[in-house]
Amino acid sequence: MNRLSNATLGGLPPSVARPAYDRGAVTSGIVHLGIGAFHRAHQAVVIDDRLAAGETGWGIVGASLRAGDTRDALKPQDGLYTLAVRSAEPTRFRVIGAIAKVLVAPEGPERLLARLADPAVRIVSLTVTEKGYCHDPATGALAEDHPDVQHDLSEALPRSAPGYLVEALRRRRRAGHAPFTVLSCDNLPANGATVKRVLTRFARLRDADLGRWIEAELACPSTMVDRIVPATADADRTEVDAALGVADAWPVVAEPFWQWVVEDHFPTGRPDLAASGVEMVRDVAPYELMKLRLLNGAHSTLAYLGYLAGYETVADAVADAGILSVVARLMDEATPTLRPLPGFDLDAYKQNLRRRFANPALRHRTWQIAMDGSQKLPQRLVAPARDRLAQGQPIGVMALGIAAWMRYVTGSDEKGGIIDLRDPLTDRLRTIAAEAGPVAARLTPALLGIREIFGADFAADPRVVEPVIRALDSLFQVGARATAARLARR
Ligand code: CS2
Repeated sequence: MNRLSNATLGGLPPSVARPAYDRGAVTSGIVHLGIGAFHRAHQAVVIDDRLAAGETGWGIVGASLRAGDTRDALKPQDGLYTLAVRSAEPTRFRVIGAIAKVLVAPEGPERLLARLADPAVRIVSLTVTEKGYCHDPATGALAEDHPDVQHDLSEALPRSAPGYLVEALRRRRRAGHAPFTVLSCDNLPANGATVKRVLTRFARLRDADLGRWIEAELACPSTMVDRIVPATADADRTEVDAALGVADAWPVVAEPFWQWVVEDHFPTGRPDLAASGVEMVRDVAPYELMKLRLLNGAHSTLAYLGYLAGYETVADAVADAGILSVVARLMDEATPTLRPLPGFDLDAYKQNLRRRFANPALRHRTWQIAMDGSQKLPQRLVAPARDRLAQGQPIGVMALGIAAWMRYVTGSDEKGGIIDLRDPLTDRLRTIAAEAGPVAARLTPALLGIREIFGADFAADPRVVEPVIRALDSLFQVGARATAARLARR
């Protein structure tokens, strides 16, 4: 089978959408760090629209900070790849042309730095996942003892995202160029302010003047990004190849829904994102709280419960009436902690979330969402729980979400099978779980003592400790399915 490429684009079946612009005329105004499936199914699609609308200065150079697999797949395809939009309707296929090339940072740090320092680049966007910011998830401050931060402060060539950004900004400043705008597209609270805090501190540790310049000059607008994009599986490739009649080594699969809310602060310019459906606003916080606490909070809760209950995908998990009820109640519990969005129909939003979770065609694995819980829990469950306690409200469902994570990180499932834990804190979590044993009254305080996740207040607060022990005890005694069903009956 021929490969998807500029040369084979013309021969695709008419049902497959494709770049309706001259890719050769596009220049690169954006560097994107962390060129994973999410970026390719979300921001790159919007940029593809802008290129088609004639804003040809905003092509994307992608960069992987670790492995070369995306580059290896996309290079023979001239950067082209397919977006397959899946729902109960027939799958829609669209070839995206926004990515001109992919750099692999560890293979050529200087190449990436040179690109970042190029004044033609005016936006550097990021999807490096929560852990890529090298920050303390509980406080949002730079984790100064992080091995990558230590490395980047002592060596000439960086390896972390903050390290690359600060070194590139240093070079731009030295050359008399304006800084690029840093556009974080990760699911962090106040992602713009967070990345700015991390970069400013990192720069200060290198050079006080540089730190001051970054603090004064660097724009880091906050964003809320939303689209469910499961990891691409082999079956997806087979489906895409059959639809295209040529081979695509790395398509992406997504739901129809997408949302992108962006704080409108781009001192050195931006594409007309609003013309492609992006919401440009003054304050992203109400959108971000809503999305992190309703969608992502529910996602994590149902991922842990669902995995433990033996459900492979999100759709399978929410087909369980008990788990679906937990999801609905979690959203209601989080609602009083949100910020008002005048005129916004929150009930319709919640209902739509439940519909999105039930999308039968997505095959989004509970195990994928369960990953990196130590980095996700703080904004998804801990912060809203803290807000509720401050309002004098109990945290029954959030406590169950936290307990389900605790049960999950013991590393063995309800049938005694081994769970493939993926988390920067895995070693610590395993040690704590082994020392405490499967005893809720011991495991709960031990895990609540992890300050990077729960801060200093949770372990000592009976309004947290007691409901979490109760929920965790139930998970140990009767399992996830029965625990969810019990809660549904209450
Ligand atoms: C998920 C998110 O894997 C996860 O942690 O909760 O990737 C989620 O699918 C996206 O944030 C949806 O916008």
